[in-house]
Amino acid sequence: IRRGYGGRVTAETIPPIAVREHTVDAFVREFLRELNFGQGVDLTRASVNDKYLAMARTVRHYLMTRWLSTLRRQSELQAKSVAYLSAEFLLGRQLDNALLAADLEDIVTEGLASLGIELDELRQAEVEPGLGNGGLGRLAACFIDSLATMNVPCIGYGIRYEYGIFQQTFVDGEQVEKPDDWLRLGSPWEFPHPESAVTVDFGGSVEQYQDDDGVVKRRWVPGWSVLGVPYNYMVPGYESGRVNTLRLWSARATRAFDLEIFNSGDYAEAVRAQTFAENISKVLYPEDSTPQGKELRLQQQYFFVACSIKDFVDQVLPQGFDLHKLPERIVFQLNDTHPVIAVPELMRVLVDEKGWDWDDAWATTQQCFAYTCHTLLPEALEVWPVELLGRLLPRHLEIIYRINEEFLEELREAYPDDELRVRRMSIIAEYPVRAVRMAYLATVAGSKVNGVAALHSQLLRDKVLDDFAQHWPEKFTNVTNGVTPRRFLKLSNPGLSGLITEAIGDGWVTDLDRLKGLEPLADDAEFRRRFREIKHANKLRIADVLERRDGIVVDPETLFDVMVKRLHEYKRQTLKLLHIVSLYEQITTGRLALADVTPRTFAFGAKAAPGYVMAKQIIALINAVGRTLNEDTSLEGRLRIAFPANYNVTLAETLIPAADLSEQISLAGKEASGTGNMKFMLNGALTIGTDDGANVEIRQLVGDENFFLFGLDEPQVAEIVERGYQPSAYYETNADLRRALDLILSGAFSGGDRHTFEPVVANLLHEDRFLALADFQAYVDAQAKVDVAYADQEAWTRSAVLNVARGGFFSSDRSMRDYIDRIWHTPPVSPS
Ligand code: CR6
Repeated sequence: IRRGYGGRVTAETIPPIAVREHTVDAFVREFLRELNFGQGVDLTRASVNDKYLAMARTVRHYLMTRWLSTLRRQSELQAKSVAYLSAEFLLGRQLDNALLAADLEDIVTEGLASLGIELDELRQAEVEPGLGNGGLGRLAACFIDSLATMNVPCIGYGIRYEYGIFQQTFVDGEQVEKPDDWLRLGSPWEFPHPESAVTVDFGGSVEQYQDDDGVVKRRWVPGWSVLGVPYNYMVPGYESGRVNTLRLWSARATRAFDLEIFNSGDYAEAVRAQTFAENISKVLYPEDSTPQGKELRLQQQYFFVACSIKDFVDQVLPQGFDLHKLPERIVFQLNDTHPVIAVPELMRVLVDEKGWDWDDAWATTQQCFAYTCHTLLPEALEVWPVELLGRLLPRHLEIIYRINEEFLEELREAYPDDELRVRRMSIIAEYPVRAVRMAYLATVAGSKVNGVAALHSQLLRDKVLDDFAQHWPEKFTNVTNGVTPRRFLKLSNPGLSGLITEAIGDGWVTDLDRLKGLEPLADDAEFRRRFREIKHANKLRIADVLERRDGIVVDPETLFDVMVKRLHEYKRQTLKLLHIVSLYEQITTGRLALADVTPRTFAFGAKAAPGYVMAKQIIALINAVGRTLNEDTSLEGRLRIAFPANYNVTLAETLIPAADLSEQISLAGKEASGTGNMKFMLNGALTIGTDDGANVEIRQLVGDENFFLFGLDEPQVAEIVERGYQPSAYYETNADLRRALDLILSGAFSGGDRHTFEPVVANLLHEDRFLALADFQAYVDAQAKVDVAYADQEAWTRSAVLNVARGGFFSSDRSMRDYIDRIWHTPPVSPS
């Protein structure tokens, strides 16, 4: 039997696992015990935070039996696991998900009420762990939820950032970032295991030596090292009885490091060393899709994958395990290129530490990895300068060179007369600086490479990785993204999920295809009335939240037109804004009668990467237009903009269920998938969108008549760009567009100052990398169709119901099934 976290145990000495009693009385007893003995306070003196922490710990007790027996069973069966390697896990609040998994909500509500405490007040005390930027991090969180629910063994491996994604505030309409000190009030959901810390090396050099048989070998002589301390989180399945583990690593200084400096008598220097080490897991890099190539980021990447591989090999696998069988026990899924340094790390472990020969190690390594690509933007494909990589990880650089050498040899054999192709495919780029292309390394090493939506996977094969797809057609596959129906429908939209369950039973929560059963009800007037009533109640709910959270007033009787996602030019928030400004311009100049305007609330939520100047200017512009419209009484409140600061998972959970219209308007060929689009669909919003990412599949499933498609498609975009795109031509020929842009330039939204937003307009007029002007008219026309459709509330609701009914495909359970069938081959395992 193996060594578990927390000491040596054998099968015989494992005591039976304690079971918690599922009653109000038992809960109250446990809760008070946690409050008194855990928090050390009496109920009469307890703060909200005391009560929240005590309650959270009590709730987690109820999942403990399942967690411990899952782990026990796992080591008995030695079943194959997925190790999901991801630099980001954007978990969102944990309490509701834990209550759902433990089936405790009623008991806790009643138990707390008997003590005069409102569950809802404690709910609000939870600070969400924002350990991700956006879609990619949230996707990882949805995937591990699904695997636990489907009884598939999985460990999530990532980084316990001390500061997550920054807190966004607005000062005079401009984004100002504040550190996200999410651990400040304690973190009841994590289990630190400092005793199981592992050492991670960096720097130094590589030396040649002779082994016992006189064979000349190379090995790493590191320059410095840090400790990785694991923090475990429960990942409870819904009704599965299984609780998987998420293991996030935190960096600490090693003792050796400290002691050396202490001995030299320099206390201040020793403390500095401590800080230096801990910096590695200090903060999440806030760039979404545009990595900055910072040295600390490479340190983070290597830090967490080195910890994770060591953990799996030394702690999870039984002692003496034959690593040749590693592919039978694990598949490391690389979530984008961030963890790709794991490939040379496993090679180093096998060759340098275990003494395997190269070919043997490479054959095994290739079977252990698979790679998911999440982008089409060339600037998002990570490359690490050889100079930097060689300084930080000299042995890994050598290993990468050798992998590349053999790969190029293979290519030269396959394409003897095509040296150009060979150079194009090299893992090492020569220009502008010599650098390692991490996506190429992942593609060469992985057993499979997948994109995240059908169109995206197609474009990967045809454009981004075309040479590789020609060389290894069978390596490439698609798995369309999904979202967990537990968090994003059942928990976030209790009204709608209640109605669905009433209509078709509750099987949909784990089998989302059953939503199909709602289709006939789209034609049922009474069902539609109730569906509308729920949407309205959700609008009242978000109106209340926005007023209390942000002091924003919205009118629940209006059409809720929502665009929430990171601020990025390719996503085209400016296109949405031009539509709004154009409407406003037409109204104020009398060309559009107020009575003909569909009352709308335009809701935005978006963080900009702190160094992304244009994105920040666009945020300022949205706020400026918002202030002008919201203060202009002549609009009679018909058009309002609501832009709450700090959009996050928690806000998404109340905002999305209130939406009528989902804005998915990226330039075709740029959004790999999108996942917000799926959440909106499942909550009964209609989509206005381009033929991009998963929108393509959404439209196919829901039907053209229930989707507002507009704009250029990807081949058209490619053609226009090829011909030489001239945005100013659209300005000159489209009067509405010109007036809207001129209005911004006139200073109408900047107190008469013509300079404030000039850079945004100038960029659109002279560059417009993402063809917003080219798609303007098509977008405005599609919005006119939205107005017409919305005027017929019965028909609109019918479409909304059909969106829900046909959205089952977008469950992350389905994504997981696809990964299992096409890539992982990890069967489910019963938890007991
Ligand atoms: N930014 C894609 O842009 C996709 C998610 C998850 C993204 C987005 O379209 O839905 O991944 N890509 O697959 C990256 O982060 C590199 C994202 O979230």
